[in-house]
Amino acid sequence: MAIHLISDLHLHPGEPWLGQLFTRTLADWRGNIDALYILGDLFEYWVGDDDDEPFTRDMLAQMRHFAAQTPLYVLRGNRDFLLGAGFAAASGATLLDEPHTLTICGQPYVLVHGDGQCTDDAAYQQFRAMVRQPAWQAAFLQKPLAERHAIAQQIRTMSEAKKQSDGLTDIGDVNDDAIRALLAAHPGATLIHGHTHRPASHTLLLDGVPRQRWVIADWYAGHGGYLRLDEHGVSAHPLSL
Ligand code: LP5
Ligand code: MN
Repeated sequence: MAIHLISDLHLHPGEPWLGQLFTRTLADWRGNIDALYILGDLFEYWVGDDDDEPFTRDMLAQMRHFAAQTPLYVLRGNRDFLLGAGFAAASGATLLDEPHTLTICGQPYVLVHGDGQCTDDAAYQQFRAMVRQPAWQAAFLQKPLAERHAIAQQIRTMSEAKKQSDGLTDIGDVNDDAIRALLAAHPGATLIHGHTHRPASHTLLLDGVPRQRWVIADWYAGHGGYLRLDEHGVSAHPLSL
């Protein structure tokens, strides 16, 4: 049994290598693994399932072809929290709510995107609470597509400017108490997340018991990566064209 997990691809037409690597990876894995999990931020941003951008429709078609043979699961990230039933139908993927638990070869795992555990970033958590409200989402989705794109690009610009000025600070990382609370709620499980762009494996002691946390690599500057879960446990692997 082998499961692959990827996260934070941030697919967009401005960086063609991303779409090419995703397409090739799906073709390589189709029929050769038991399932693929995408842990959020598959897209640079998502403004609604009615988006008719040709690049996006192409990516959805690639996913549908993959999912016809191999189960495909997607968690929403902070960039694509608006993924909905239309996306699921077009991509063949099953949308999962976080935290999602699964057991592979007898080992339990708990999966999240990771933004929810970045609790030191108070401004972001406030933004997150707002945009996750069903009423806010319904109002946003009623706006014309072009306006939604313009707003999303504005927020992306603000977010990048903030990261540029702050640098790679601790508030962009997960909070230790939030991680411990999640692990405590899932005894024995290994935690896997993305979002922080700090790929690593961590061991921490919780009530005297060693617990594992794996962070999936984002796809960046021509390189991607994935985690594999099999009878040997978790292993990290690079991907490139
Ligand atoms: O994504 P990344 O890595 O750059 O940074 C994240 C946090 N940023 C975000 C925003 C996303 O990048 C873009 C989301 C696009 C969604 C499109 C659909 C809906 C758009 C609706 C917009 C109203 O998640 C960043 C974190 C960082 O991770 C590290 O964890 O710090 O958080 C922010 O930058 C958010 C700011 O701190 C708060 C922004 C308040 C904005 C208020 C907007 C009011 C409406 C304006 C309408 C024009
Ligand atoms: Mn993210």
